[in-house]
Amino acid sequence: MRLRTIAAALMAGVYILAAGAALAASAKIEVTEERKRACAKADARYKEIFPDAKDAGVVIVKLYRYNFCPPNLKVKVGTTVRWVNVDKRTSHSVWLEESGVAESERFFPEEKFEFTFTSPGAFPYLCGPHWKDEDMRGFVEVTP
Ligand SMILES: [Cu+2]
Repeated sequence: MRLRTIAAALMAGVYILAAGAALAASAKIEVTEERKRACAKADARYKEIFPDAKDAGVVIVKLYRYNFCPPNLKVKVGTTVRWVNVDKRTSHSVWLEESGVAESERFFPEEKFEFTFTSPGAFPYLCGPHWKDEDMRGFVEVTP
C-alpha cells in the first residue's frame, strides 16, 4: 500500500515535470517565413529610425506589423528587455499576463517599454490590443 502511494506520487511528479516542460515548449512562438520577413524589415526600420542607437546592457525587441522581433528570446536573470515600436502608425503594449505583471501603457511608433527579468522561468507575453485577432505574442526564457 505504502509502495503504491510512493509510486503514485512519483508518477504525479514526473507528470508535473513533463507538463511544465511541454508548457514552456508550447509557449514558444512559431517562426514562420512571414514572420521572418517582417522581422528583417523591423531590423531595417530600427536602424533607419535610430541610426545612433547605443543598446549596451539591454536586449532589444522590435514591434512591427503585429510581430515581436525576435519572437523568442533567451536571456539571463537581471536582463532588461527594451521593446521598441518601429511601426508607422500602430500602437502596441507588452503584457506579461501569465506572470501577473500589469499590461504596459500603449506605446506609439518610436516609443519604448522596458522590463527587467528578476527570476528564471518561462515568460510568455502578449500585445494587449492585438493578441486575439493578430496573434501578437512573444516569449522570453530567463535562465539563472
Ligand atoms: Cu500590438
